[in-house]
Amino acid sequence: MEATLYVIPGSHPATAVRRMLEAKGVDYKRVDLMPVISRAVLKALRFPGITIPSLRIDGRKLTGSREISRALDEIAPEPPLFPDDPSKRAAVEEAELWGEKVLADAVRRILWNAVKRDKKPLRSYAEGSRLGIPIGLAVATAAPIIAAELRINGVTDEAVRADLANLPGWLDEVDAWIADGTLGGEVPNAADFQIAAGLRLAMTLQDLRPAIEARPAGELALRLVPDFPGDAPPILPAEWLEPLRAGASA
Ligand SMILES: N[C@@H](CCC(=O)N[C@@H](CS)C(=O)NCC(=O)O)C(=O)O
Repeated sequence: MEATLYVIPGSHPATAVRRMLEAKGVDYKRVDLMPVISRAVLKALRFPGITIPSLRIDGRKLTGSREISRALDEIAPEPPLFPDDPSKRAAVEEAELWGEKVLADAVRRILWNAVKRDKKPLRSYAEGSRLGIPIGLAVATAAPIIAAELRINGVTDEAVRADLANLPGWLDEVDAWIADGTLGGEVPNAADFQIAAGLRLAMTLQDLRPAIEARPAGELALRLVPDFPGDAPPILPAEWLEPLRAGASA
C-alpha cells in the first residue's frame, strides 16, 4: 500500500495521524512542509483541503485528521480506531471532535502566541524534519509566516488568555473520559490519538507542562506520543498562567 503523509514539523493533528498509521502498521512516506507554504503545495496537489495533515493512500487523497481516521479504518481495519458498539463509538467520536475543534485549536493558538513573543524555540520544533532548507534559514525568515499564522488562526491575546483559563477544566474533562473508559483503553482509539497529540504539543511549552504532566491526561499523552519535537522556555505572561497554578494546587 502506497501512502504519503504531508505534515508540518510539530503539527499535533499530523502527529495524531502518524501514530494512527504506526498503530495500524501502514508504512508511509512523510513530506515535511513549511506552514503557510503547505497551503499552496496541497492546493497544487489537488487535495480536498489545504490543511495539514493531508494523506495520499490507496489512490485516495484525504485532508483532515478526522476524515483520515475514518478512512484508515476502512483501508486497514486492524486495530480499529473506533469501537463497534454504537454508544461507545458515539462517545469516541464526541471526544475526537472535541479534541480537534476545541483542544487542538486552542493549543495551536497558545503556541503561535508564544512564538510571536520569542521565535527562537521554533528551531526545536523543526528537529528531525527535512524542510529542504537549513533550519536556521527557516527560523530567520519566519516572521511573515508567524504573522500569517496569527491571522489564520485568530491568535489574539484575548483568545489565548481565555484558552489558558479554560485549560484546567479541559484537563478535568480528559481525566473524566479516561476514568469512564472513553479514552485510555488497551487499544488506542481515534480520540486517544487526537487528544494525546494536542496535549503533547501543549507539554512542549514549559509554561504549560507542569499543569499537565502529572495527571492522567498527561500520562496518556506521554504514553501515546512519547517523542514530540519542540521545547519552549517560559514565555507567556505570568498573570495569564494564574488559572493553571490555581488548578494545579487545587
Ligand atoms: N483541524 C485540522 C487541522 C487544520 C490545521 O489548522 N492544520 C495546521 C497544522 S496543525 C495547518 O495546516 N497549518 C498551516 C496553515 O494553516 O497554513 C485537522 O485536524 O486536520
